[in-house]
Amino acid sequence: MTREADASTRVAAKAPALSGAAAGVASVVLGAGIGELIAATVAPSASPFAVIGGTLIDLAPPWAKDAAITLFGTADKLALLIGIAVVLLVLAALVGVLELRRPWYGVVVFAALGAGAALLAMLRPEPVALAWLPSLAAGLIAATALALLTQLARARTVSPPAGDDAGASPDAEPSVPDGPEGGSRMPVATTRRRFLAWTGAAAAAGVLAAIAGTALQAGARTVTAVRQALRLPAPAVAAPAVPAGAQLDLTGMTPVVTPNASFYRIDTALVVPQVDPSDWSLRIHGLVENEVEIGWDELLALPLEESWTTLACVSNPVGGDLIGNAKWLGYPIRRLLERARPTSDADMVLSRSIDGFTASTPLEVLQEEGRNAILAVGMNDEPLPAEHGFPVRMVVPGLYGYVSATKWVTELEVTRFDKATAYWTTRGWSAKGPIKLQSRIDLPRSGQGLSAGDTTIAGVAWQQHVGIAKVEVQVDGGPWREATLASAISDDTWVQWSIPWTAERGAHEIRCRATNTAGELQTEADAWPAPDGATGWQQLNVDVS
Ligand SMILES: Nc1nc2c(c(=O)[nH]1)N[C@H]1C(S)=C(S)[C@@H](COP(=O)(O)O)O[C@H]1N2
Ligand SMILES: [Mo]
Repeated sequence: MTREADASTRVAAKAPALSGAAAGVASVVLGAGIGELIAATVAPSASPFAVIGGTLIDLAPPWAKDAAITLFGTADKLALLIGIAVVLLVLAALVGVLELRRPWYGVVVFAALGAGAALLAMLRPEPVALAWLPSLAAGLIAATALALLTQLARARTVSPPAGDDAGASPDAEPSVPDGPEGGSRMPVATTRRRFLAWTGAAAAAGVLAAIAGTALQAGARTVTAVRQALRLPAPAVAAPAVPAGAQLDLTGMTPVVTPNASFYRIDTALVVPQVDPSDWSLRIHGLVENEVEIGWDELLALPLEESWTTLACVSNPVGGDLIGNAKWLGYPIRRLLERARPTSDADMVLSRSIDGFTASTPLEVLQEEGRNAILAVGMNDEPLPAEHGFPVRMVVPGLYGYVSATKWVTELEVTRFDKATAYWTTRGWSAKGPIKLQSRIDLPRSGQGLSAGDTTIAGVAWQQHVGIAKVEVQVDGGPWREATLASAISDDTWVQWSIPWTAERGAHEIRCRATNTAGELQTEADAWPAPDGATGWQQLNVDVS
């Protein structure tokens, strides 16, 4: 250690830890804010937060995903971002104190963190050319700011010149900070104010940059505009109309067709991929005799078909709401597979998204004549919303989303289950995921106050591609009574059910169970979502007053 550094270390030791912490936090806010702003303009998917969050999501053990969804539902991504921010700020405070005590140590830590995040950015799937830039810039800016701010903090602890600061009039000092350099000969109050002013300015600039970055999101703006201008072709085969009576006319009842805006969203993409249809193409390769590549215009020129399919997430707990029903517009995958001609040893299609997510779907399911397994471009008479896979996703009736419903899909690799493994399978979930028979009580709503008298118990039941034959309801352990099934749109969708109930004052326990068209009763055995879907009978407790 040089004599100068030694001296400054001794002096620094007198500075309060709080200024170090403040310097650390302000530096990181400045660096991260500018990093987000740079990302918004050059590489939205490479924002430092997106990179760290995306890496954490991919590294997270399977139980963590489950816990996150249980705790935060579809707000799990926001919760993760807040978590990262909190950890980062605590770390920043500690590093700031370190820098104050040991000059350059903290600076090196920040620079290294930035370089590390830049490296992670380049290791993400499909990194863009400048993926490394936002994180590296964030790290270097934070490091520089930390060096300057701690220098200021140290300066204020240097013994004041003759006399003390009592004589200095605070009002006489310039209110605009004049730079972090020098200052060691100024009165303590002055240097203190300069430190506070610069620290505050750094933090404020960081927050402004982050806000500007969010507002900018260049990539998102263009793709949103393209999507809004898009008119999908009319279907060659239209979906049947929703039968009269499919929707129960009861206040508060779940809509039988889920509006796009309230459709559940589950994916590993912290930043919604922005895919311009004119850049989109799908490649079918692997165990095929004829590799196929199809572009957006070519896909839209094909005879598109509409179909109703209820999508369900394997992570949906009994009674949960990670399920939705929509009218999809798309092209049958089996026709594209006919062009590609899979070889006889193939048994799986590994679909891949632009963001690296993969799903393993049995080849024979995709080839089935009677199954509407499609490459979807439309959802409820609109182009797919960005967060539901724009411009193209897969939809396969009867399979959980994680093994079939790849959004932003760009590749179908024809392969074998014993040769390739999909995203969630490497994290402990089953390679195959047929949807299990389930039923849910929607009315009365849990926690809703109910007054004694005649009311209706109602809900939904589903086992896509098998169909529901019967739903039964039990109150307070009494006899199972058969509910009335509403008309089903098809066996690929959920169906609503209802049963009258004369509610008496007091606490009650309602259960429901379904039977499918094959005559199988929904199992009572409780199972967790992992590894292949929850089972059990939902039990709803209501208080009648
Ligand atoms: N690219 C991509 N596609 C994906 C996923 C994902 O993480 N990434 N998640 C899957 C899962 S687990 C489900 S349940 C469905 C959910 O589709 P939705 O968000 O449109 O409801 O998308 C599937 N497709
Ligand atoms: Mo899912």
